[in-house]
Amino acid sequence: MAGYENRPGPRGMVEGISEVKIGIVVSEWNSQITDALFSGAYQTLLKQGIKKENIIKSKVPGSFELTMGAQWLSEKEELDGVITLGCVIQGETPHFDFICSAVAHGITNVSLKYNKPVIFGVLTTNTMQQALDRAGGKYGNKGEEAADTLVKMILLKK
Ligand code: DLZ
Repeated sequence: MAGYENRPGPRGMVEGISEVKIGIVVSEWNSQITDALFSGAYQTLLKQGIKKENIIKSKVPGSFELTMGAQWLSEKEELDGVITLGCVIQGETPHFDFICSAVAHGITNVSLKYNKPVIFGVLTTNTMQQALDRAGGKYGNKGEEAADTLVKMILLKK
């Protein structure tokens, strides 16, 4: 897929990363997709040298609740940053725009409030197939990209 290999972010083991602590909040709605996003994010963090015991996972019912979940994780002083993972499908979600906009604004506010990166790993697609394509399918796995982005932001801050 064009561009996927060129996405920004670290590759392989990142120096000085072993003490970094990360929270991942995962929406249970469309769990087939969000489980795959989590797996991509988690494996990417391990590859970069983050220790298993330094990754906290927390689940929320739907994408709308990702903001609250991100806040609960961000307020933990020991965490350096948070990834939010969700999947909202327009064709199946009458209030699609409200949910997407609420999460985008919500996690931006959380990020600024706690001065920590909070990454938007939420798929907002028209169809389930488009979501599958981005959760380990032909367009890669957006969970991996979210993990790369978080590590890059944490290193920028340091
Ligand atoms: C209610 C709902 C619908 C219809 N669709 C989705 C979706 O596609 N993706 C998602 O993550 N969540 C969905 N939800 C649940 C909302 O995010 C939220 O959990 C409820 O509105 C309760 O606040």
